[in-house]
Amino acid sequence: MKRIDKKIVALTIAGSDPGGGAGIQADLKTFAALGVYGYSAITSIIAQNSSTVNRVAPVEAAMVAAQIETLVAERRPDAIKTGALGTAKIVEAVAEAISRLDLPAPVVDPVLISSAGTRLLDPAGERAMLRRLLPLARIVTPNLAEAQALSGVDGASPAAIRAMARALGQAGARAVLIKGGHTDFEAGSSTEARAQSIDLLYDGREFVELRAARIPGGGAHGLGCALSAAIAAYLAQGMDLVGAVRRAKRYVTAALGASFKLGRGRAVLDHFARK
Ligand code: PXL
Repeated sequence: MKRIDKKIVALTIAGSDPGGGAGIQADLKTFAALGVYGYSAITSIIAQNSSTVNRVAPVEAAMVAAQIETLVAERRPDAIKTGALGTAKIVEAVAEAISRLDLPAPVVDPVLISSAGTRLLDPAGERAMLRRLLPLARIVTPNLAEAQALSGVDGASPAAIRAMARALGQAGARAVLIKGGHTDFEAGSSTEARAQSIDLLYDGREFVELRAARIPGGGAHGLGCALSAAIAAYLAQGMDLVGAVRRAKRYVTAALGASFKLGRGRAVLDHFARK
């Protein structure tokens, strides 16, 4: 087990998954696995397990801001990630707190809909994310459906995905990572393309394709949470963005390779698989 570096702190601002697979709980496990101390501000309490979301209760926006302020009064985090934010008011409170307290540019995981199909951010929240949070983001990490929804660009061809990345860059994100794990392949795509999970990273100038062997089994609950938390952990350690994204992808690939089922739902990650 990696010892925690007491000098490095990452903050997650996200929803609670009492099942431990996604959200705050997944983020804290990821931070711990990578040796970073974790701060957490909870945005919504979600009654869910790996297959079902039963009930969502957003926390009052002022209470989200108060959690962030209270933590920052003690220690400024070295990196931040945001996950499920719930409502437009919470998105605005988080963006306002990050600006006012002059906090590090966040890794924004624009969680819109849970894998179980429940909305984790309302439509007004989507607009607030585009207007208020993306302009602050160090990087935004949508899956294909989130990239389509936020950019307004349809399709799933390589050209369409690049257009989505450019649009999110124009919305203000300094970098964009569009995750390939959910890709529905078009008829005729090569076996080689299907055998890989290809993420597209755009830094406002260049595109970098990040390839990993696709792990069969339909992914896992909380994969995106672990990826964005790992990017934040590596940024907290001082790594450059492309290095942080590459290392984070390696981390989640190992966690997914060791994933397992708790019940009838989706697999959960072994956040501590790596060493
Ligand atoms: O993986 C997206 C996600 C993020 N945050 C929370 C979640 C989920 C998916 O279920 O529950 C709290």
